[in-house]
Amino acid sequence: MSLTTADLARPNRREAIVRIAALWAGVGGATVLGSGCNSDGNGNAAPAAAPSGFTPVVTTLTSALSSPWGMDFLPDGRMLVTQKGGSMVILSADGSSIVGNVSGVPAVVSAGQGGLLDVVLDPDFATDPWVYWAYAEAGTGGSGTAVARGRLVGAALQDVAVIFRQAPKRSGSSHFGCRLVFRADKTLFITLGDRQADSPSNPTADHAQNLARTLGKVVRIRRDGSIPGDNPRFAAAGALPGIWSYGHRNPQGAAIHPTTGELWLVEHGPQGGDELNRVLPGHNHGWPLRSYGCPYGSFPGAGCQVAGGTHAPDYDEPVSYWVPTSIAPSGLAFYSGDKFPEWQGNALLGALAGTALWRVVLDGNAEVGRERLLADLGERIRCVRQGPDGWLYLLTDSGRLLRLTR
Ligand SMILES: [Ca+2]
Repeated sequence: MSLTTADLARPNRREAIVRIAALWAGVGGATVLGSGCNSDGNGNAAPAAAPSGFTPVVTTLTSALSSPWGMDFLPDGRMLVTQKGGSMVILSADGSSIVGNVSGVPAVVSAGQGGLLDVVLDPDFATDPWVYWAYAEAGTGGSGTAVARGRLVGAALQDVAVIFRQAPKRSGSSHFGCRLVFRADKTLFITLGDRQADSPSNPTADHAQNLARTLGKVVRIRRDGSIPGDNPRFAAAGALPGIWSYGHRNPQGAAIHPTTGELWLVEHGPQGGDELNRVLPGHNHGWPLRSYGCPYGSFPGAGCQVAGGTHAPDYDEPVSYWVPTSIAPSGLAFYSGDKFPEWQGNALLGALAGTALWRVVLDGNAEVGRERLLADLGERIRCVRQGPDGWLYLLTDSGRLLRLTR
């Protein structure tokens, strides 16, 4: 193929290339095609980004964690880290050791993808030390994502209260989401998975498309759990007032864009079709009625994409997506520090199955290229945060806290 970067950046042209590439992959019996448009080695739809021009230095600060999931930075530089099994710990400011085991965390259902998930400090933590965390909670019907908060006094959570519960709870241990992100107005975004209620083999509007339940949604609440009056309003009967956006599958990374203030997230596709999304109030992201991914076990190729893959004009197109092989994205940060000027404004997301850190270069809200980093580590990267010092901090499923410097 003779293609220019401009060709590759055009969605229609790009999609055609993906389809051709997928067909070739099928004919050749390979699962991944490495051609001009797939220089990242994952059969991806995006053009390669200009190389960073440097190789970040990776330092393991500790490997003593157990399935760490989320983290935030305390005002004194220490770090608050959740572990999927149900514990929350405080790390020393240099990240080298666990200096506190936090008490007062309610019981979590730790199974499969469920457990203790994200954690975030209140925007006013310095004056009133509220901490918010997401977890899988047991209840009638099985389990579901919940969000609680408590005041962190020493290493104890006090005044603990549940401020949100996903509904309905379901059996199974997949697709809980869940990231917590504060908006500039101090309202809280909660990214919620579909609890695998939706199937790409039999797409219905019963769950992630159903506004009367909070499966496959982003919800926005106030810090006390009440619903902001300026959330989007939906005409559908029974629509819940907390919903911000819908048609999501399993969003496990989220961040606020540093210049627009808008919410972005990453979500898992089924077999392929992982997405980076810009999330606007009231918008529908298509799952499970559209996906660039395929039902599990499908023969690789564009022919198996759910309803042809293309989201527009009925649903919001992802900013970027990964086909035909899932990278399993988790964790998202926009780089806004002064330590990596080459990455200014880039979206950085972790990959679990894809064992890498992905850098997505944007022009406004559009992708212009992407690069796979840290592939040689072989780590499932769960959480991506920019530290107050401007360096990047990553949590891995193997129990490590990594710092990227240069
Ligand atoms: Ca979508």
